[in-house]
Amino acid sequence: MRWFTDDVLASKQLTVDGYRHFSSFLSPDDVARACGLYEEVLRRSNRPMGDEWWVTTLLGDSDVSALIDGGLRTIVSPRLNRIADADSIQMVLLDFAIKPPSTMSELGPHADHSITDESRARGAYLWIPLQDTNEYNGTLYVVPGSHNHVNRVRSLHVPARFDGSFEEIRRSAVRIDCQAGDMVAMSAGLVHFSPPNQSETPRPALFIPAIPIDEPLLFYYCDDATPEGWVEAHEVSARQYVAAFTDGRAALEGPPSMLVPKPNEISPW
Ligand SMILES: O=C(O)CCC(=O)C(=O)O
Repeated sequence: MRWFTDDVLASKQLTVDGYRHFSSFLSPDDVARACGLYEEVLRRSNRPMGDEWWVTTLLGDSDVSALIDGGLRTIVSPRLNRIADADSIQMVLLDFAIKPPSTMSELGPHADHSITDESRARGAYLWIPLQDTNEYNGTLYVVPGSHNHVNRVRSLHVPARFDGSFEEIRRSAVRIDCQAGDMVAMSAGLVHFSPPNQSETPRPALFIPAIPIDEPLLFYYCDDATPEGWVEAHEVSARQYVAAFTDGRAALEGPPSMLVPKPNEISPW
């Protein structure tokens, strides 16, 4: 699928490099509205900021999640419409990713979960910081092209496997400094990381998994009931997708839509 309608280069970059940096995706007014919502969510949830990176979906409060998803959708959808055929993209959920000011807030190199059948089409993850970001407050680093070297099935129970040591990965990474409201679109599978936030304040960003509208949303899962050497692919709604992170099989209704071989160390594909 061509993700970005009028911008052939952007779609090509997403396919070839695995990412694309869009400057000024949100306007300053959009950023102010998203920051207002972020402050309200912090007030309502009453969760301590903590030291480690966290996402608001995992607060497990469905009212707060609905407030975030609804509020952010009204801000992001019109902007996405300008650069993409929004009818062809499903934003699965809209969330805040928060990096507290702490030496423990690093996210090491990883590739996000697969949320589609990647032998057919990949999903994308959209990352939109609400502050200017740089190497000191935990900006994003990406490894160009790495999405082509990661196993296609990645989930809570099936880690991403990529060649090379973390140090090599860090050396081949590109740092993406952003202005508040920029968007980095990453192909699912792109290896990326963000260093600890060494500033004085938390660093919020929007975090949005997205898939082509004509692809089912998949939750890959395995436990003791899964046949040895296989991973279950369950077709899920966005609500089930979120619930499955905490509730596992209880959130997955019925049998999987398919079984896929579990990737192993030697042959990630
Ligand atoms: O928010 C960040 O610092 C990075 C987000 C990220 O890497 C992720 O959600 O996979």
